[in-house]
Amino acid sequence: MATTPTAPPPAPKTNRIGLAVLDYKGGKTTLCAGCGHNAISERIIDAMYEMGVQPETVVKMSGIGCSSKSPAYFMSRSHSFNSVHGRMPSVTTGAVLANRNLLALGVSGDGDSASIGIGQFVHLMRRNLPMIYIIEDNGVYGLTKGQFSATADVGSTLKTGVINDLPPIDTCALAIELGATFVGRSFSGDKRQLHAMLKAAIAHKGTVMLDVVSPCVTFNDHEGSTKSYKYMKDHEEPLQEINFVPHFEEIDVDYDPGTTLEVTMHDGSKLRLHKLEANYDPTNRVESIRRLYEAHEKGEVLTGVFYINPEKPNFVNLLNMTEQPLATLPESMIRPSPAALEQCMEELR
Ligand SMILES: Cc1ncc(C[n+]2csc(CCOP(=O)(O)OP(=O)(O)O)c2C)c(N)n1
Ligand code: SF4
Ligand SMILES: [Mg+2]
Repeated sequence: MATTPTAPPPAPKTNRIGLAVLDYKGGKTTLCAGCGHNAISERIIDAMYEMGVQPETVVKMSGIGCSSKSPAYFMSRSHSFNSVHGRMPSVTTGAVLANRNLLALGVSGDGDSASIGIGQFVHLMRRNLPMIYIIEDNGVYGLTKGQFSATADVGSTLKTGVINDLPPIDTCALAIELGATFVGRSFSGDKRQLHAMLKAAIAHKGTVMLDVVSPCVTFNDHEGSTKSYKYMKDHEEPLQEINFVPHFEEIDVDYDPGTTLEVTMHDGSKLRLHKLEANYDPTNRVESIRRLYEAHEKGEVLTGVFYINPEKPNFVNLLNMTEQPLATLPESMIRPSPAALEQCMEELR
């Protein structure tokens, strides 16, 4: 019997470098179903795809924790280094200084960054190393069964009823104070906001620090937790509506000029912050910290881009690194000649 010819399946949609979204996928997640970290991985995939980032130019860095496992679940074609608990910042600094052409994306947890890794976090932020630093913030050590972390709010409870008496570290306020040049907070359940922030993060060429509240459904999603889906839905206060127009797209969005602030990113992309409130200026560092403190006092979780400064030189520029990455310089250029060494010794004598 003759069979009816079937039409070939439609070719997958591709981005401006000819890749399909599948090219940005990773391995199958082993995290709990419903974990906020999985939603963040999905947003990273979408943002990298839409920005047309070549996966092989990305280096995914992490420490230890459920959050730090998540780079295995996106962008399998990229480089990846799962380092030691709290040590992702120094390993990333090494990688970026060795190859300045890499786009470094660090994924950490609130425990990894605000507890064991706080010293490394602090020095990374001061340096304005070009990288995207994401804290997947659930207020607990998910991987080791849900102990409070240093971002847990005073008065929040564990499932067992234990109450947290210690004040939280606000990683955004800290990052702004120390020198990071793109600082924001989002929520893993806020698809639109997180997506726009990640795309702008890719265009920025300094330290981007994004604290993303990411509920741990297994240990911290109950009544009494301030990092649960319900708490975030009830207390999230977005500062702006965020719209991002990459440099390769035509500008076709129009906001009322009186209520919009446009920031030009390093590559010419435009970050448009449509103010929900009058007078919020994300280039004003002092005001951004004041707003974060004020939100804490009101029990609100402020989200959005708090601070941005595309002008400040980053660590690679500060060190005056060669245009060609150290990793690809020939030995003849990185090894001083015997004559140069001799001259150096002579000067020290
Ligand atoms: C040096 C060291 N100390 C302690 C641990 C145990 N440990 C593993 S993950 C973790 C906390 C992870 O919490 P967080 O970074 O918030 O990630 P989450 O699992 O919540 O995503 C701890 C304490 C370790 N692996 N190494
Ligand atoms: S334990 Fe919590 S943080 Fe870890 S995978 Fe499960 S839900 Fe996510
Ligand atoms: Mg955590």
